[in-house]
Amino acid sequence: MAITDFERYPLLFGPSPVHPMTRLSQHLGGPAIWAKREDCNSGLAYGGNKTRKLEYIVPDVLAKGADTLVSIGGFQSNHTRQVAAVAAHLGLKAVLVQEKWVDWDDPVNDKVGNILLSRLMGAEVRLDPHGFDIGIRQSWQDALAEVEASGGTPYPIPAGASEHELGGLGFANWAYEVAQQEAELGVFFDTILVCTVTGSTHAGMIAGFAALEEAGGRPRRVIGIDASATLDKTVDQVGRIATHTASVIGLGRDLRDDEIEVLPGWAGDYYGIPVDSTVDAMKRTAQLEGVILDPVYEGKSMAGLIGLVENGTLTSDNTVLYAHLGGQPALNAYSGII
Ligand code: 5PA
Repeated sequence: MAITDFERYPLLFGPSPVHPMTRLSQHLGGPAIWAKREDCNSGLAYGGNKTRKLEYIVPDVLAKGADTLVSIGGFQSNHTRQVAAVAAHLGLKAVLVQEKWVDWDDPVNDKVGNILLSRLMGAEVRLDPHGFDIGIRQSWQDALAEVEASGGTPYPIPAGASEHELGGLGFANWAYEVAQQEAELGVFFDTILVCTVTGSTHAGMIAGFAALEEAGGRPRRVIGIDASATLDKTVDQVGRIATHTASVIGLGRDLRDDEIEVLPGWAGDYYGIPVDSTVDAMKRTAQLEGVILDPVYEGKSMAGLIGLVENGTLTSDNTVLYAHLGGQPALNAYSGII
């Protein structure tokens, strides 16, 4: 099978925009930096990377005749907000387990931003005291069982839609979309930089770019910047999902170890807690480009990009594509950092 053999239910506007970040590139004085904007990829509740992943999952939801999407994330999960939007769009119900993934004492943390939007879209939001973990959770399995016991037909979507057999496809296809846009723009991105937590965004890219290279494309480096602060689990999950996705899109070879690159150093000590480099990256990107990043994910991956330019890893020989995966609604729960 190839990526084009999988059914895709349209949720995006079309290919997400790609544009140069000229002032940021000049300021850093290294590579030419461009951005591809998943933060404005859809008209459904501000979109984001999960909306793209869900395009490949919705056909299975419809085929199984489910009436309730059941998913999980932190209080300020972008993923669950996108699940709520897709449920509303399809006329389905959504049950969202929202765990206390971040020990952040902003008093409106469980009221504004993403969680407010999910409630507005009619999702049933269940607050849960458990802390951060990207794995399969009992609270989520309990919610699935409850929907079933009350006569509903639940459809399970794990954290970040990552541990789902179709979870890597959205970003495998993203690689093909990039290649198409490169041809149109007359540019080649030798380095892709992406934020990694539950893993299927980065893993899908690894599989997709490997397949493109196998078909004769130029090699490139896909760098994941860890924002989980539980690096071993994230590396393991990225490797597993990349291997699975590569096999279902017909890569026809094993992935090499050097294709799975998740860099630590910018997550801080805890998932969801911004550190100095996060806030610095958010301010520089906002003030030089008018581009808004959040403190949980994209602020950390941009800090990684800046760090890799400043330490000489990325130079004027490189052309870098920064994947902007969304996440801005969470900013409302972090007003104290600015
Ligand atoms: C998220 C994830 P992956 O989980 O696919 O690695 O993506 C990381 C990521 N950027 C990057 C943004 C804006 C994200 O929202 N968010 C999760 C959520 O619950 O929102 C899955 C953790």
